[in-house]
Amino acid sequence: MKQADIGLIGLAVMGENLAMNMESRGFTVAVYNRTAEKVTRFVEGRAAGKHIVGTYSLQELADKLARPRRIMLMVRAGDAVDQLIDALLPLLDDGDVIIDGGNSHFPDTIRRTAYVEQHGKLYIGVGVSGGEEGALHGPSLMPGGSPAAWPLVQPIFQAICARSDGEPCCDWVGENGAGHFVKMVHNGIEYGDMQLICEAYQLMRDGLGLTADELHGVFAAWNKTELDSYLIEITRDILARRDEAGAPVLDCILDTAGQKGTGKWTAISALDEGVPLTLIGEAVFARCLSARKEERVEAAKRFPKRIPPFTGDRTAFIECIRQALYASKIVSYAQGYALMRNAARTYGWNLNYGGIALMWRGGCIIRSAFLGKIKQAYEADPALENLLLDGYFSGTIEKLLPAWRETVAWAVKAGIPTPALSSALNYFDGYTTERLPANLLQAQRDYFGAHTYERVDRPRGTFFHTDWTGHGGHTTANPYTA
Ligand code: NBP
Repeated sequence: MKQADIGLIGLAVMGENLAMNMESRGFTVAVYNRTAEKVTRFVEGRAAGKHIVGTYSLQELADKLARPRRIMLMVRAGDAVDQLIDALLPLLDDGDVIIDGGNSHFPDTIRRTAYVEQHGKLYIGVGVSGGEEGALHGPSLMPGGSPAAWPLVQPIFQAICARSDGEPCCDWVGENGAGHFVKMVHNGIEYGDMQLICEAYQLMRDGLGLTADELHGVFAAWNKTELDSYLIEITRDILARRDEAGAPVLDCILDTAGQKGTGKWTAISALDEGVPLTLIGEAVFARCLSARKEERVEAAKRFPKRIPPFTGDRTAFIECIRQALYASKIVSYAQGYALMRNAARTYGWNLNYGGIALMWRGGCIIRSAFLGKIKQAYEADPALENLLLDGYFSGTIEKLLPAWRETVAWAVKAGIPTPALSSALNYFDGYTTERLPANLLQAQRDYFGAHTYERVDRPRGTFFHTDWTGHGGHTTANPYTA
């Protein structure tokens, strides 16, 4: 057999499926896994008769690859990636490429790119989205790292990825950690989208008393509107699923959410950048609150809920909830894109925002028709500061606003939690308020810590202090923002 086009390390669900996908596109793949039996099981099982070569040491893997070598790691993020890089470097030639396809944290990818480049090799950190189905049939791929590596992996990545309107859902994102950063924001947005759907579900279930069958019908109808997306589609299907006894499976699932950390990383990154990412932050905290089941059960006994029976027009109110969801989703993406813009400045990445929307348009968990509108907005104005200022989105929000306010106000009165829907509305109201109460906040800071303030009637950047107590003097703190 000819030398393999690419090596793949890590034969769990993602690695196996990516190897099968690459082979189906005409590439020969050499595979390696720490636990050797998994290599044998794979090459003698699913991969039997395919152009997939099993190897049992990293040296054997390196020997089986065409030059320059391309080796992709699909292993657990963290120490395993560093260990494999150190084990591979002595076996490789200058110009060979190590690719990390796991969910690595972007600061690790920044560090590893520099480290591998110091050793004369090239590095790529690629975000892979779409779960096991995506890996097998066409994921969304977000590669970043050493720019010289991109032409070496482009033919393989753009052959195996998903496509949207004929375009590959994979393009070069930027240097060092840019690909993994964009994948992290994708996951944060995924948290937000899921939380919004969950809040709409709870409003209709607990507020309007809809059954699983009725909810199935609502989500089926919503999927034919601007909300058309993979997550609405699977929600529709989940609501239709019955167990052996004929009961909705969803009603038997415990209401405690898990998380693997990418939403938390996104929120931390937003705090580091000073970017309000309120909706995703609330989505992460909503999962944390859900996990405190026993505490909630006790608190619910102490503060029993009395949700008033809904007496209005149910059909009209379901439409209000849909519009509130759509408006909040626009805010969530506006916040996520604002985070990417700021991080791009911090890390020196030249991100193509329309291209990112295209990469997310197919293959990944947040794929939706809506991303086409975001692509158009950034194509029309690549320097757009906030998605809410785009003509299409500002016009849309204006139309959605009355229903959004009505939904949140009703939820607040009924005592049904809507952290994402309401925080999105609060962000919108804050973002569109010319005069916020931060004048008082600055006065308070100046009162207790001589932190100074700027004045409305003086040029920006000139700082003033008032001796509020009469015995504070004129010495001030330095006016910096952390
Ligand atoms: P896992 O995240 O469960 O990783 C299992 C693989 O890592 C196995 O091949 C295992 O080898 C290998 N491994 C470990 Br654990 N420690 C190792 C070490 N020290 N040295 C070498 N190999 C080691 O599998 P996965 O779900 O397929 O995910 C792979 C990567 O893709 C992860 O980073 C994950 O976050 C990311 N990802 C997953 C999904 C998804 O939907 N599952 C989606 C997108 C991205 P062994 O067989 O010897 O234990």
